[in-house]
Amino acid sequence: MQMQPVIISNSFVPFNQGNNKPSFPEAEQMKNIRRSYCGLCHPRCGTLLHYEGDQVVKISGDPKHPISRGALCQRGRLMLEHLYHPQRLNYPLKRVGEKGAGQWQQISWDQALDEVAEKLARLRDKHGAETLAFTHGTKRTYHWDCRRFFNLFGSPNTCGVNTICMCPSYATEYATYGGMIMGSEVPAANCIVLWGCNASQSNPNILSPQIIGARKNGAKLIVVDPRKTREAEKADIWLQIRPGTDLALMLGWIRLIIKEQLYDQDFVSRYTVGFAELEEAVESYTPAKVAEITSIPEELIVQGARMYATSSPAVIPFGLGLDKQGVNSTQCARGRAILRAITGNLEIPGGEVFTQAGDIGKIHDWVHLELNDRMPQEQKGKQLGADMYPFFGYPGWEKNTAANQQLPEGYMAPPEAWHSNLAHAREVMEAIITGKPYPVTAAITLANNPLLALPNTKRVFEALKKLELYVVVEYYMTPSAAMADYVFPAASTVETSELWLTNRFCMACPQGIDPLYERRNSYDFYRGLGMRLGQERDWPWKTIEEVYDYCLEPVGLNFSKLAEQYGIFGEMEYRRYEQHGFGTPSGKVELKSSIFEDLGADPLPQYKEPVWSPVSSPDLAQEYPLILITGSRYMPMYHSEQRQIESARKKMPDPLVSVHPETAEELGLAEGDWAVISTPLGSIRQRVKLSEAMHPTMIDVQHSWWFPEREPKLPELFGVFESNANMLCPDDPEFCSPEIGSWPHSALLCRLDKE
Ligand SMILES: Nc1nc2c(c(=O)[nH]1)N[C@H]1C(S)=C(S)[C@@H](COP(=O)(O)OP(=O)(O)OC[C@H]3O[C@@H](n4cnc5c(=O)[nH]c(N)nc54)[C@H](O)[C@@H]3O)O[C@H]1N2
Ligand SMILES: Nc1nc2c(c(=O)[nH]1)N[C@H]1C(S)=C(S)[C@@H](COP(=O)(O)OP(=O)(O)OC[C@H]3O[C@@H](n4cnc5c(=O)[nH]c(N)nc54)[C@H](O)[C@@H]3O)O[C@H]1N2
Ligand code: SF4
Ligand SMILES: [Mo]
Repeated sequence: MQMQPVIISNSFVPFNQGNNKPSFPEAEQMKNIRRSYCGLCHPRCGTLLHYEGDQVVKISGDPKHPISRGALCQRGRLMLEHLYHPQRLNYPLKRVGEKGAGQWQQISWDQALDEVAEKLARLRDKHGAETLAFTHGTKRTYHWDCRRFFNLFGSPNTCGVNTICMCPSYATEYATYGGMIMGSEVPAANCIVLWGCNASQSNPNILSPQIIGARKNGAKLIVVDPRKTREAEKADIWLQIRPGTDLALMLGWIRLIIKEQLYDQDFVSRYTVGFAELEEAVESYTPAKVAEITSIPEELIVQGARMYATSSPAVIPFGLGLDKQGVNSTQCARGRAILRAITGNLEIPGGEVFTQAGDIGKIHDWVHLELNDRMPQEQKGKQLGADMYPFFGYPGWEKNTAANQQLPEGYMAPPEAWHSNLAHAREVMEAIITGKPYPVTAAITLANNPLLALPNTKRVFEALKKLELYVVVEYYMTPSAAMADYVFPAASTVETSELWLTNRFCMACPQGIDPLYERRNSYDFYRGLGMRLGQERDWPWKTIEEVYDYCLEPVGLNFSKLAEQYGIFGEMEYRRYEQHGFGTPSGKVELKSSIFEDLGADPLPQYKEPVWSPVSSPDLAQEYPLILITGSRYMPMYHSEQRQIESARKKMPDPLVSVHPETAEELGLAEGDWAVISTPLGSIRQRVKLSEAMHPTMIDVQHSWWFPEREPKLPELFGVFESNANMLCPDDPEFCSPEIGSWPHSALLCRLDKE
């Protein structure tokens, strides 16, 4: 089916002469305003930069932006402080003292790139290309450029937070129905299930207003969350689940939906395989059993299942509460995918829609730019952790890719290696520390703060200390950057352009201001290294805009033209599977996954009790009696960022642990007290926040805290070990999901004591 790009804004935007960067349009009075975007979290909201001379003096939301429509959240309003912050890194730095001693020499980009390239070449000659690793955070910059560089360099060892953030869902959904649901059609849904999703704090500009809008139109809301979130307060049904037991609830819902024949029988019989086996696998998950496991009253379990299954179209948007619970996380993603499928909610209006539609599918996307076929076969076999978790390494990715290729070209985005083919971070850290199975001696970190983001901080620290060459590309001197040998200054989002490609639209995010000082974007960094390491032919485009021009060729646009019209929207088509089937080995929704089975993983979900829990480790629970969850999002902070931004710190000066008032009273703790939180792995301190949203048996610890105002060197290292939630979170294999290796940031045990 042919789709024409839908032009969603006709406003003509003239260009600055000789700059080729789109500036803001029409009227004379707008001449000191340029259009740009905010990248301080995922959605890339449209912004207007207001100038006086060369200086940006104000940033406001762009009312014409078709997605964000003028909205700018609390954090977006901090962009100006961030852009001109006195602590921003503005020049490349080379370590001159001991590692972590905080002694640096300012050098040029050329010198820094020359030296790093020369050292990388030497280490590759000595140990093989796999000696170089990469650690990544959540999507802030381009990603494919990193993967391209690593593929050409020959190292399969890119690793990071994707193992627990969205990518378990991504890979698993590809295996189940051949694509990722990135766009639950919340505004048109009749029922929304927020399952481990804290939208008002984590997605204030897009998902949260969509939910509010849908509710106004009469949509029902079910919240599955151990905390009484803002949405839970207003929900039709709130299921206050014991952390880590969601899979049992899902299996109970599936059983009930089958038993009561509330599933879409036509869809199931025509478009799925494995239904009989599924029915058998869930047989024992009666409401009574599920109530016992999850601590949710039986009648609420039943009501929830019935409401979800009978309120089509219904959606279950992504929620990190599922991905970050360790052992069950992969199968939770399977359970959610199965629920969506058997209730007939796939690719229907107001239901769950896939990653790409219409013309958007023709654009040269990130998989295309990653150059995955350039990784030598021998090197693929060296990917660290792939022997333990083949589904999340080359073997699983290749199977998902082969199934995708059965579909017509451009119909469904092929699985990005970046999202579903990774080394395992723990195995990479171990290899750095022990030299086994082979020496990993160098690492690059870009848009990530591994000492704050990865679990088991002490292990990560040991690894960073041991590296012969550690290179970090950053906005600020962070605890991780402070351990580096070279630090490169990164351009903020408003200082560089981006193409934002999602399931429904492709937006141009135009650079609003030329990079200040010597800040550069990640493309310049990787191209700079690549050009020095024999990759000249594979980096033909001088600028990132030229890359995007190339991406847009198939739809007859270039980046500037796209920016003139903001972006293109693919018109949504529904029930395409009636014609093409699904991108799985069988061409159907695999309720029983053949890819999982082939790779030795459980093809049907079965619940496992979390490793540390009052049920599985009652002895440990004597000493660590509280259930620990970490990292529930809060504004205005984004992970470890904004700690140096004054107005953000005014709102959130200290790290907070949320505790139910009764629990606090029992422990002799009052609001604002400093308390010590401990697990068998370590202890940290945070301030007590009394909260009725908490269940009395559990606490919630804020994640990613460090203190830019403290000593920037060892041993203090910005206080990175003091209040950092990941000092508490384990990552040994028994805690991780057996299919992907997702580690737990939730569903743990801890104790809380007065300091
Ligand atoms: N305990 C616990 N830990 C968690 C979580 C949790 O819930 N609990 N959540 C996990 C999840 S889901 C995620 S996604 C991760 C997040 O982990 P990360 O994405 O690593 O987040 P940060 O720790 O903030 O580190 C990002 C760093 O990149 C820098 N940066 C930002 N933008 C750019 C850019 O454009 N270019 C460059 N070069 N640098 C940039 C920032 O200054 C910051 O220092 O944390 C994970 N860790
Ligand atoms: N303000 C802010 N916004 C952010 C971010 C940020 O750092 N700050 N990070 C961004 C990133 S990278 C991500 S991945 C998203 C994540 O955003 P969300 O998907 O909203 O994830 P969280 O807020 O981490 O957790 C969601 C909910 O899961 C619940 N939860 C914890 N354990 C369990 C469990 O075992 N079962 C169930 N059912 N629920 C559980 C928590 O109580 C919480 O309310 O947020 C993004 N938005
Ligand atoms: S939600 Fe806020 S921080 Fe995120 S991109 Fe939009 S304005 Fe920026
Ligand atoms: Mo994330």
